[in-house]
Amino acid sequence: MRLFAAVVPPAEVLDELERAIAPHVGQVPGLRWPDRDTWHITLGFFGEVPEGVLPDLEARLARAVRRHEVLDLVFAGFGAFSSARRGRVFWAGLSGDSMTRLADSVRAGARRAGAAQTDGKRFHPHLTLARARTETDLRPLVESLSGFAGSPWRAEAVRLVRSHQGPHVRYESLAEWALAPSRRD
Ligand code: 2AM
Repeated sequence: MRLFAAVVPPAEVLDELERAIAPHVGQVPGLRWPDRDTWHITLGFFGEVPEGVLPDLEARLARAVRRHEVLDLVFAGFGAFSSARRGRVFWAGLSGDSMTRLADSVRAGARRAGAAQTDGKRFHPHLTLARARTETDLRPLVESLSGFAGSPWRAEAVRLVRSHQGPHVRYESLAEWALAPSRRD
């Protein structure tokens, strides 16, 4: 089964993003915009994982997530991989607390469980809003959204998600673990 771990922002925060991009959806040739109910911030992509690995994977992810505090975040800035000029993935970026340590722990836990880690790229927290099959100049899109400022929000939990491939990719949440309370509160 194809698995990844992700944070899903609160609905109000997704509403803001949805309103910001609405004038652009369907307007850029070649860009496909996934349904809003699939939006997430990937912490680790584990690729195809044998079903037998799942119990150990879940136990290790639960332990990893518990060790990290909730994160205070804000969506700030849009961009594209690999660059706005040669964009394949159009995303909303994040600022606030760093998600890197949490992502590192989640990926390390998955590796130890034996999940086939296909995601060796440097972690760059983002929420994918659109994808292109070929490199597309997304500079006008990125620039037209440069004034966006989202509301602060708190990441409180991490989900393990199964991706069902097919003509219409479907995500199934398999488990969710709460992050530790903040010591700053
Ligand atoms: P993306 O949003 O930047 O495309 C499910 O596919 C999630 O895992 C997506 O959010 C995707 O990131 C992420 N992911 C990371 N590496 C991936 C890979 N090699 N193949 C598919 N998805 C990957």
